Amino acid sequence: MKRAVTTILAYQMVACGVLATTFSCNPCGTMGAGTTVNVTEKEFTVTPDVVTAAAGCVTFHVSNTGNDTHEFLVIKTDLAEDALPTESDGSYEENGPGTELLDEISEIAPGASADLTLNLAAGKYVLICNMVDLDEAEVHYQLGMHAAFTVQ
Ligand SMILES: [Cu+2]
Repeated sequence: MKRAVTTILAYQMVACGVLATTFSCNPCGTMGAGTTVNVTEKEFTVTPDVVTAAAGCVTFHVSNTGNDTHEFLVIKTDLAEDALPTESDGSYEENGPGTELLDEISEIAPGASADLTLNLAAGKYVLICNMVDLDEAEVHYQLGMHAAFTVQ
């Protein structure tokens, strides 16, 4: 019985993330608008307009004002923003020790913006871009594209 409940919750989290860019996040939609956090990404910073939010539905409105394509990942972790586990190339190791990757916007083109709505529990989070540009040998996380975020 307990297992079935867990499965349903996991499904809702996935559905929420997949649909977030084009439809309202269903579990969040029924609970009200929640908080909107405006995030600016460029080379090589991730800058939310607020660094805390109330627990519940949080919509990250992410604008890429730079010249490169960027990503946006929401990671639940108690680790410092610049101390996440990494792959050999220096990029963040997804779901590596001490971290849980909740969801992401995989690509945001220069000049574009995208939304990601998540139902966030109280705790500490890190927002990053995990883009690796092999042509230019740029690992965006290592170049500073990370920010701490707290839900309370
Ligand atoms: Cu980036």
